[in-house]
Amino acid sequence: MRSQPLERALPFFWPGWDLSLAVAPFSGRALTLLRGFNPETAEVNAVYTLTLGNEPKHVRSADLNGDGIDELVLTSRLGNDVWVIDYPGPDKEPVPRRLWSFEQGWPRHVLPFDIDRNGTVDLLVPMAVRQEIVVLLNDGKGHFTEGKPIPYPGKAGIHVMATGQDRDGTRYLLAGGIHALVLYREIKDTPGIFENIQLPLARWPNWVELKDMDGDGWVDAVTAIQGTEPSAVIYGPLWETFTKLAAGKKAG
Ligand SMILES: [Ca+2]
Ligand SMILES: [Ca+2]
Ligand SMILES: [Ca+2]
Repeated sequence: MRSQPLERALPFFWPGWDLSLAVAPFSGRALTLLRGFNPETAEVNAVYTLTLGNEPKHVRSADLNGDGIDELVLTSRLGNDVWVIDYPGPDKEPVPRRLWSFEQGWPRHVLPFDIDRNGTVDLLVPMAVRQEIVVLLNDGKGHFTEGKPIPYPGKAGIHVMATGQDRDGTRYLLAGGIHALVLYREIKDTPGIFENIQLPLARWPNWVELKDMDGDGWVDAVTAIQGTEPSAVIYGPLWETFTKLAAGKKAG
């Protein structure tokens, strides 16, 4: 059995909580927070079971309100809400709250990313049944307004997404859905404006990550494609590599 990266636990640090883990379930409605996780003994100080949405998924952490403490943000499968879990203080139980509700579209993930480069952590929300990535702009205090969405050129429905940056500061998004992997590159001196290249796939990616795997300063794309071997690395510079791969697919 191949490991399932999507069910990985997210480590986070809250004052008085020490190292803790947010564990999304395989299926079911409960997100588990393991407080004070000791990696050597696997013992914890407390376990909190939080019920939210259908199947809480893809937890990420970021300081949304600028108080120096990360919040946890996540989506839930087949739901229209983006959830946040605030630091409750050292002695209280955390309580999830809705940060944003869409009328439709099923937000698949939520990715912290300063899209307009103004120093506040905004949220990118790729949608499961829409051809776009919704942009939620943060005023710096954790209050959000909807910005201009980023179009997704593939067939409707984004399953996986990641963000990354090259050594020269160029920022990328990588989104994948049915039969496609789409690389976005931010156009120089225009924060939040991206060009994209679509790479056709026979199947669809289960998981993507943008990370410099070989340490050469160029971000690389790590993908796990449904039904194939564990994972593949597409090495950077990514724009050039994707351009070649996409041309090869057309020719072949
Ligand atoms: Ca915070
Ligand atoms: Ca921002
Ligand atoms: Ca690299």
